[in-house]
Amino acid sequence: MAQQVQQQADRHSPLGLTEEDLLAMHRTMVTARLCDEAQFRLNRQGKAPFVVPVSGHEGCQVATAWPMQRGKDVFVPYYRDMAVCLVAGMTPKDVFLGVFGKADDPSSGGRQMPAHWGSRRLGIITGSSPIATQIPHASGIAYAMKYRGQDAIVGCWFGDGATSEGDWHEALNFAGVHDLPIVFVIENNLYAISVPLSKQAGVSDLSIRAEGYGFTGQSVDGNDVFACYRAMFEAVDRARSGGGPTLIECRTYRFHPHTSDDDDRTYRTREEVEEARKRDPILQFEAYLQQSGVTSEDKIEALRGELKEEVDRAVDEAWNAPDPEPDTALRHVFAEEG
Ligand SMILES: Cc1ncc(C[n+]2csc(CCOP(=O)(O)OP(=O)(O)O)c2C)c(N)n1
Repeated sequence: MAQQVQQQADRHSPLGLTEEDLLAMHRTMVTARLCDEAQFRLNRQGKAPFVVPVSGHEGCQVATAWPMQRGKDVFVPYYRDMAVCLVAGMTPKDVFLGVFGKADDPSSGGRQMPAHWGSRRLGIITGSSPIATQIPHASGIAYAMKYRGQDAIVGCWFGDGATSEGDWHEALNFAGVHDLPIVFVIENNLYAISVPLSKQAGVSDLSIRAEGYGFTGQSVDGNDVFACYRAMFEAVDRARSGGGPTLIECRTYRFHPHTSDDDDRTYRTREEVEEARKRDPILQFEAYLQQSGVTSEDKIEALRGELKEEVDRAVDEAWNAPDPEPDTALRHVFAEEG
C-alpha cells in the first residue's frame, strides 16, 4: 500500500484541489448515488411515481459543477442533474420533497414533474420537459449578465440528444456571436432514451461542433473526475475573464433505464451495461483517494453508512411533509384576483 501511495501520481494538487475538496466531492457523488438508489426503491414501493436516475453521471456532474461559484453564478441543469444541484446547494431532503411533489418542494412546490430542478435562492433555473429548451434561456441569461456588466457566468448542462434540437444550435450560435460568459456541458451517455448516438449525429465527437459557432470545444472522459474538472475549470476561467463560451463533452453512461418508466433491455445488452459499470466514476475516484492516501476502504465504508442514514432521514422527513393544498392547484397558472 505504501508503495502504491508513492506510485500514484498527484492529479489534484496541480488543479488547486485540496484533500478536503476531494473528500467533499466524493461525499457529494456518493450522496447522489444513494439518493438514486432510494428513489428507485420508493418507486417500486409505489411511493415515487416517476424517477429520473443519475447513476453513472455523478463524476462528470460533480466535477463540472464544482468550479462554479455558488450564490453568484447561474446553474441551468437538465432533469438528470441531481448531483449538479447538490453541488449548487440542494439537499437530499429537497430532492425527495420534489420526488413526492410536496408543498415545500423548492423546485415548484409540487407543480412540476420530479427532477425539474429550480431554486431562485441557489441560482438554479427551472427547466421544462421539452428537451433543450433551457439552452436558449441559458444564453439569454449570459447575454443579460454581459449587458449589465455582472461578474458572473452561466453553466448549462444537457444530454447528447439535446444537441440534435434546433434550440441547441440557436443557443450556441447566439453565445458565439455575442461571446457570452457561458459553459455548455454535454453529458454524452450515448443514448437519447433508446436512440443511439450514431442515429443522432454524423460526428462521433460532439465537441467539434463548437467550431461552427466560433468557440472552443473539448471532449473528455466523463468517468474521470479530474479530466472533467480541469476542462470546466479552464472554461469557467475563460468565461469569467471575457474569453467567451466553451463546449465540453463528457463521455459518460447511465447505469439505469432512462427513467423508472423505461425498459432499457429493449435497446441495450446487459453485457454493455456491465462493461460500463466497470468504469464507474465513483469507484475510479475512490481508487485514487485510497492510492493517494486521502482515505481508506474502511473510511469509505463508514461514510456510506453515515450517508445512507442521512438519505433515509431525508426520505422520512420529505414523506411526512405537507402536501400542497388542493385549492392552490392553479397558483402560478392563472393570475389570481386581489
Ligand atoms: C422536444 C422533445 N422531444 C422529445 C422528448 C422526449 N424525451 C424526453 S427525454 C429524451 C431523451 C433525451 O436524451 P439526452 O438529451 O441524450 O439526455 P439523457 O436523457 O440521455 O440524459 C427524449 C427524447 C422531449 N421531452 N422533448
